[in-house]
Amino acid sequence: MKRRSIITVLVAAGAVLAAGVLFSATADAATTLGASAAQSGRYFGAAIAAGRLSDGTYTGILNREFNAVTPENEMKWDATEPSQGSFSYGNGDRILNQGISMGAKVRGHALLWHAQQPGWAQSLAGSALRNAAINHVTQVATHYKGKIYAWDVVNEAFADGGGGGRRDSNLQRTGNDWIEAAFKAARAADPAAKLCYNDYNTDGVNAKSTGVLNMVKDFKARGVPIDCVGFQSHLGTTIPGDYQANLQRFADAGVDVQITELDVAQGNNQAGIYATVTKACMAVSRCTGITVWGIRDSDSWRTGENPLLFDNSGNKKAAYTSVLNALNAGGSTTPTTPATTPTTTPTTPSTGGGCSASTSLNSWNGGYVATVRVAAGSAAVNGWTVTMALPSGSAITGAWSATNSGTSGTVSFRNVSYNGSIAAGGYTEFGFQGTGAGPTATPTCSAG
Ligand code: G2I
Repeated sequence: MKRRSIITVLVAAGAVLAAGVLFSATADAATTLGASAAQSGRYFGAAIAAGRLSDGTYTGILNREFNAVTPENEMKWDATEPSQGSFSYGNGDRILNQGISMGAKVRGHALLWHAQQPGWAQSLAGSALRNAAINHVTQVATHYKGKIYAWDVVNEAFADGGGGGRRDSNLQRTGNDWIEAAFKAARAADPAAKLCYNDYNTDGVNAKSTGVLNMVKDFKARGVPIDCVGFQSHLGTTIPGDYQANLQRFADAGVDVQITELDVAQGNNQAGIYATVTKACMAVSRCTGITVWGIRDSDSWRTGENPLLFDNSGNKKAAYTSVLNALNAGGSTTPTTPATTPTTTPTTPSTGGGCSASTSLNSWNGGYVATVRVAAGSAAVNGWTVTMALPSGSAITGAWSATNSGTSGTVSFRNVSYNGSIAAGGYTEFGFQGTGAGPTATPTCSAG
């Protein structure tokens, strides 16, 4: 070993001893993206397409550089369930097997999304869509059980613009609890996979990312399973100045963070922006890895923007070198988290405590979706019934997370098996869809 190397290694060892969590570069810097990321316990991945796996230049770079893969389109709803109840895993399995052959992590993308739905799902609504969506999550996560590092369970469910609220979609119209229903179903199907929420335009501190953060905090407070948030990072010629601070505030809320779809417009500072993203992830201990959304510029969905790390011929670009250097410069090491195990909610003994209910309404001309929150008072509730009067002409066409008695006039809803027990001060939600005008009268709740 050369003298300079010995000194560097000693300095690195000292840093590790001093801080316990630091990884420092040695003279033997790794020479590929995956190997250099692995030095700090991270992965460096690429979105790949089944249709390109026969291209030798493509697979040469893939096998050499990356230690994680994401299917660009092959595990989406339209690809995996082209007709209802009939599943098609050929191309998804090709991506999975490519990942396994590389010893790479496989990120699953994406179980539910408003886009790339099969036609049959696009034409469903209400409880038929909700049931189909949850069945889809269950079937696909079960097919890939034990093989997926992290699933994008829900993709792009928040709206752009200043409100920080949800995007309107057929899934959103089944009730605000569709996201948590999806996460619960995914956890039940594959307890070992990390479950992520994934979105774009959430790469700095803004109304949209704050909306997502609030959802994460709410899920954590109520025990809804969520392990990670994906930041797509489809960037132009600038990057938010609070990029790292934004990752950190999610990490502080108790989730891993991942850069999931990175690409950066060619512009004057492409290499600099790639370096900034990489350094930010390296500085946040719960940032577990980075995925670029394609390999060569010619593989990118952003035609003409040349946003990736390899040119059309497969040569390394300046951006490649800046990423590699940032990975080799080190940073905080990612904590090795044990495999996730499902948490079982203890059954709460009946104490005779009271409950209350409130309704939020998403209505349009001729129909509505109602989401009803059932809250326990100062004592736990074991079983509940909510009763409400519907306006004249209103009729229920479907309900979820509750069983309804009656469809018009005065109707009541009884808890189902998994949501009868509510801890003191806690709440659960159910929903229903109907035709006509939605309920405006305050519902009553009785416990027991
Ligand atoms: O739009 C960029 C990404 C935004 N975040 C979620 C990602 O899943 C999304 O990926 C892109 C794929 O890179 C594209 O390849 O999603 C697009 C669809 O929304 C994908 O485009 C589709 C084309 O629209 C289809 O015409 C084509 O058949 O790719 C399909 C397969 O090549």
